[in-house]
Amino acid sequence: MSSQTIAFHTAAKKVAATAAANEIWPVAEVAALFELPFNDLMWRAQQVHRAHFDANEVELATLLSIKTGGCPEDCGYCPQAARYDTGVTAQKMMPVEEVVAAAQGAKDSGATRFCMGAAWRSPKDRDLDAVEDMVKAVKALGLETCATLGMLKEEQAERLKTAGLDYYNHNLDTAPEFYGDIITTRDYQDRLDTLGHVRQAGLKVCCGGIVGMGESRQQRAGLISQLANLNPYPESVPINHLVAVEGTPLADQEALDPLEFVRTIAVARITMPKARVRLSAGRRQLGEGVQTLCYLAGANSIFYGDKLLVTGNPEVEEDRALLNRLGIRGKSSQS
Ligand code: SAM
Ligand code: DTB
Ligand code: SF4
Repeated sequence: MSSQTIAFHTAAKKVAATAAANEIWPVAEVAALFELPFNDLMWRAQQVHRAHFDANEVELATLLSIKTGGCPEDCGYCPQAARYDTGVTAQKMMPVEEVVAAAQGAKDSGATRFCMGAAWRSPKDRDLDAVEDMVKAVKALGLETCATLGMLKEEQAERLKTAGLDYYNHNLDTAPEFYGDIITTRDYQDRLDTLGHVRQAGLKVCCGGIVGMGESRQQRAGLISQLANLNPYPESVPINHLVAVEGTPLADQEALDPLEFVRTIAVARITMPKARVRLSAGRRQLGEGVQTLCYLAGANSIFYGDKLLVTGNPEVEEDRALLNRLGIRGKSSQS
């Protein structure tokens, strides 16, 4: 081993030991990971990944939009915000039977987790009656359940837990200092409060963000630092690549260097070793080569199904073919 490699090992161990002792990841330490030579970063991420997971297994999670469009919020990336002219029309909540049929289809295709999303700022208590029925029915199929319904009060989180919900998704989206450039109708603390209510209710947390919105590398490090410092850190971390949708304020956002997306996955893996790091929105745009690098970087979950909420996702057959070529198996419901 060269003296340069030994120095790198020592520095890397020191960073890991400090983080483990304090369970905190200062932005500077996360930013230092981003700065590593690409191959060194991949090597670190793979070591962490293999220490905690089967590196050739990926979780397949299917998304369904149970209430599409007409959202009052102003999230600058979102095709479902009523104020942007994106061609998405507001729809009523989907009937429970249709949700169950979609969940059964997802299960038949090999998914083990089913995530129901609604374009709400926050659910009304009466909306939750229907969501509770959906959660119970989807869980009865033997799928893990996840919901993303906007901000939650503690009693609402408790209701969902009682109905059998396993995970609640609520993203921090970006670093605190960039957040105000993207969303003004709710603040960062609102998001942290919801995450607190979700934890308090005993639900597992699914929380991540979006990259490629024009943030700096330092701000990407800021997002990962926020996520990794949640105590405990989320069980599930969706890393979305911006899907630039016509009509949204971010429609013309310049594309991010794809390797920077791969780096973000690797840094999430290193700082949140036991989390399911999900390669989320934007896979279609990233293409197979970059997705493969993301698997190497420690991604071990994907959204699986032809559609995300309203935008496209790779076809199931394409995903199966790529995973086969890579020798990656879908996680079974027992593992
Ligand atoms: N309305 C709820 C909320 O905002 O919490 C739940 C659904 S919302 C669509 C869930 C997440 O999807 C957002 O927090 C964001 O991270 C992600 N998302 C939405 N539009 C996206 C886009 N165009 N590209 C990438 N990610 C997106
Ligand atoms: C998450 O982090 N990404 C998903 C899910 N959680 C709800 C949503 C992605 C949405 C992409 C754009 C769309 O289709 O609406
Ligand atoms: Fe509404 Fe969620 Fe879209 Fe924001 S991300 S506009 S809260 S649906």
